[in-house]
Amino acid sequence: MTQKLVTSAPAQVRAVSGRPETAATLMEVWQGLSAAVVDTIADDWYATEQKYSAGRQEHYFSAEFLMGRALLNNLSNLGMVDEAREAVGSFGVNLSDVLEQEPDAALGNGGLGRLAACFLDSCATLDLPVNGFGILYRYGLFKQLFEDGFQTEHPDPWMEEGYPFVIRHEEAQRLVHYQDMTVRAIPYDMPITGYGTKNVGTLRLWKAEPLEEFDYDAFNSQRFTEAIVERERTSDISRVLYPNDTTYEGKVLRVRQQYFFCSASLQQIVENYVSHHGEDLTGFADYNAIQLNDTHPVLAIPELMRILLDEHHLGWEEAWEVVTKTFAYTNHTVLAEALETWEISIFDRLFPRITEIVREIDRRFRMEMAERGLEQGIIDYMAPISGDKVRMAWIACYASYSINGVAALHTEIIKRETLGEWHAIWPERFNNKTNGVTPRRWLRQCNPRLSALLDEVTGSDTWVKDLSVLAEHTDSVDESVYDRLAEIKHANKVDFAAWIAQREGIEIDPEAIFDVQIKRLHEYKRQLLNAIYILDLYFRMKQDPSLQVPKRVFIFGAKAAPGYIRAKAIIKLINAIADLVNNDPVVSQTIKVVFVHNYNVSPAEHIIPAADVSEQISMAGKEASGTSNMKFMMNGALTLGTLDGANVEILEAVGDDNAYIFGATEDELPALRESYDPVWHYENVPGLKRVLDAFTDGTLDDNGSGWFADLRRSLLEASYEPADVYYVLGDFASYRETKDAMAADYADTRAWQRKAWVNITRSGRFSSDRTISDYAREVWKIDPEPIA
Ligand code: 7GP
Repeated sequence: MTQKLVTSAPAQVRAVSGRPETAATLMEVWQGLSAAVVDTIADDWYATEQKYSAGRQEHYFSAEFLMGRALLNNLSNLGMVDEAREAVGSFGVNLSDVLEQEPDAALGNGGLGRLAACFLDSCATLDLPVNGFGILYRYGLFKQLFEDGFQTEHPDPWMEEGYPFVIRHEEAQRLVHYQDMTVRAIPYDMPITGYGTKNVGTLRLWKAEPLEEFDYDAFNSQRFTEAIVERERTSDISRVLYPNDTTYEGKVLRVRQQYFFCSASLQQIVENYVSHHGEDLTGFADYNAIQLNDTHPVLAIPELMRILLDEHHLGWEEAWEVVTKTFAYTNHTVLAEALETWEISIFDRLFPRITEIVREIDRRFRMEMAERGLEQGIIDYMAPISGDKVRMAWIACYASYSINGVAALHTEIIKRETLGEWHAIWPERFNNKTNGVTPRRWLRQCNPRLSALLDEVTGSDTWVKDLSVLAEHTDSVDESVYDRLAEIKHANKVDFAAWIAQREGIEIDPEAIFDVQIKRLHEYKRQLLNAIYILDLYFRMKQDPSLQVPKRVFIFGAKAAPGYIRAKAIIKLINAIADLVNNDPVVSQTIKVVFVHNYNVSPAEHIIPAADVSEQISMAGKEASGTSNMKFMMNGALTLGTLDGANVEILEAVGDDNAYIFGATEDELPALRESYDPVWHYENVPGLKRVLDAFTDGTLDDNGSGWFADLRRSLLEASYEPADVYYVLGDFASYRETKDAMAADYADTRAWQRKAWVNITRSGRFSSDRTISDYAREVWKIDPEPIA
């Protein structure tokens, strides 16, 4: 294998560019090199598909796959980085410049979509017979720019220049029928390489295309533009990713999208079953499990019923038996605003047969529950249809053999509250699968310096496939490792500072503490709490110029859903604070604030290896798991967090001395809230009044939007809505104290690096390989199937 890329890359670059490889643009080199990588895996990819299709398989249905860049990931999984460097070096190009050409495949919003991507990496690495199914969005998540500190959104036509890592399979297309149109679903397959294995998994993304290139009648009768419009209406289905995270927005087009990929995927899966196991579909669930990544793919439940009933003529009971052994459902949030419900009239309009099936599911559910003796009120609450709404989460709970949350605390909350009624009836369906992240992308590939140290300390690269081995080295390590760690972090920070200077035009000092909060902008995640701390620190420094403050850079990255004004106001606020701080000739010597625009997977790969502090400060009980917390931990940043989501388990893994925990806990909050008076905090907690008044007294400029006044009111005025829903002011004193103490601790480099080392070596539990092994064994019942 080793010389393959060196010979094939130049040929591919020539084919792509139509020029000698030495004259090709960097983008053409990226295209050619990527095609050369696909060339090297083609045989193994095909062999893997053949092998998986004959046995038991798991299908991961997700409306989002936040893949990020593919080339470096594939090169490093395949062990071809050096070879690629040599290949492009031979015609005078630098590999890292080539890698920077690649657009991020941002086919997801945030945690849920990135989790799906990490899962695929683990499935491939573990040789598990798993394929992903989703949508080939022409426009990924919007590009974010700041104009006067305000977020603006711009389209992201990520594959317009060509993208060698998806292969169109014309021959495998399906038709998807709606009441008002029939569309072609064309699969585009993305290879998913694993680390140190020949197996190559598949992410199948469906693209919607018109049945006919043109409506010829319309065309011939001179209604050319109408024909074009109709054609575009079809392509609309896979045109754009909805930019919401943990909120749901009801739009007919979104239901269409969901049905589109569910129907196309199920048709293929059923056909594959028939071709290998015959026409008797009663055995379908012996060979197929389908994981529903939240409720977005729940239409697969009635759609599989339809296929079994109408196309394979099973009876209702037989079909339901198959369906209820096939689906498993993962819940990703406790926030009520994320629970999808659709007007049943939308279903009527788009697919009356699916409506009929859902109504029958509803009728049988009501009967079954009445027989169980449930009260009518509870039955009405839990039924798939209530009033004129279809409740997707309830359909998922009723039809799934497994229901899981994504961290221990989250699973307890859904059992007790969000899905409490379901848990009361079917406790055995509930299980926890704490999230994980892939150590390939999030350590091996993004942090080569630390990676090399781990190879050295452990004596091999086995940790890349089994991160738990690092735990053997927590204590048994030569003290000099701490110095090495400090050097590595420093070098990463120097690189990062150069990247920031170039990308954001801000100079930052690698000697400062890099304190980072990167995640979607949401009130419950409390970026506002962090902002309030910074502004308070600014005032403390202004008030007492002799105050000794550790040097710090506060780094943010976050997109707000375009319609989420409060979240956009928080972005504007942080940018205004950044202006104030960074332009103060004295204060900016000690602290700086950087808001990285257009936060995405590839910026995260630059940011995380350089971080010292990982901000995980959601109100307890609201963050289902979090996954950036795990990436930071693996890269030696220390957590500053609440006891929320997976932070709880991180704390368990590292111990009290190696994480900084503050704030009210989930079980304390109900009582605290009863007597909670944010105005009292405003008046009595040192610093708060000064900060909140600065929102509106002219210290910070919101360009006349009134947004800062709104933020202030949202924290203080009960008449407005419950004041300070996310307990920002309530947790402030504890946050400030912990964060100050943490910054002071940084001065003792040796002690700090010891903590970092504990975090790194105890991160094994948070590898998605562990998560996926648990799903495979306990939920999917599949075994590894190596092709060689
Ligand atoms: C997120 C959760 O907010 C985060 O805590 C979790 O780590 C992640 O899923 C993966 O499980 N939820 C979403 O991204 C989301 O869109 C709405 O949830 C369905």
